[in-house]
Amino acid sequence: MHPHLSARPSAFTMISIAFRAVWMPAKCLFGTIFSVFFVISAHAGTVQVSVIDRDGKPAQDAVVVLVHATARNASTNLPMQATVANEKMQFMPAVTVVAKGAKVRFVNNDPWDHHVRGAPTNSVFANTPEAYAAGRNAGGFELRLQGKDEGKPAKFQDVTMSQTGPQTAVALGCFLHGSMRGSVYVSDSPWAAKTNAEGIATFDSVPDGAVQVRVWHADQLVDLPLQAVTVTSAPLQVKSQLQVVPRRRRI
Ligand SMILES: [Cu+2]
Repeated sequence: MHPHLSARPSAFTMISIAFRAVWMPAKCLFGTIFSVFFVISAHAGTVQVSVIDRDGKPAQDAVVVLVHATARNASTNLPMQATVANEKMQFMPAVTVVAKGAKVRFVNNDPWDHHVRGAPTNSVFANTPEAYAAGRNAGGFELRLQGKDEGKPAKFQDVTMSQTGPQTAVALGCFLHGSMRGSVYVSDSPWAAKTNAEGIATFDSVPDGAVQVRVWHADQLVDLPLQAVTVTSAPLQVKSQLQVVPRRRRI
């Protein structure tokens, strides 16, 4: 028997005491830091982007995309379903913004046939049969839609927008009517919207952090440079100017 030894606390007890002495306060501290961090990281701000054309007039139907540096996997509010109608020789609406993988329904409300084509294009928007042919293997599509018979439902076909690439503009055209132009903009980023009649797109609750602002317009053949901004809780205003004056739509 060694009383000397038995009087000493075991190694386990000592480790246990040391653990409690060091770990418990540390845990508390980490918890506090984590909570503070969480509160900070949960902050979000409003971003308003105004787009004007070369002449300084508000540019409607530009697509503004915020590519967030850290919050890339935020859930999206962009539609997973949308309808593009053929009406009086136009695509209605002219520009549709959807989430990647969305199903877009093309409906022919005209009494005559349309032969719709879609050509994905990331930088150059050239809505011609040749551009369509070049883009066909990258997720392009074409669909023939019979004219609507009076009193009968309009014909439609669905296309799933699952192109690769984070931001893809799909140029819409018609093989039968060369004047028909439209676009479907497919966005990986949850913050994508088209500008209103005042040329403005507004995003609420954008998480704080570094963001690149992308502005796309169907008539802007050369990609505009991305603008780097930092989102904070203070409202942020961003201005962008196209290098073109968009063609006016026939009414
Ligand atoms: Cu047509």
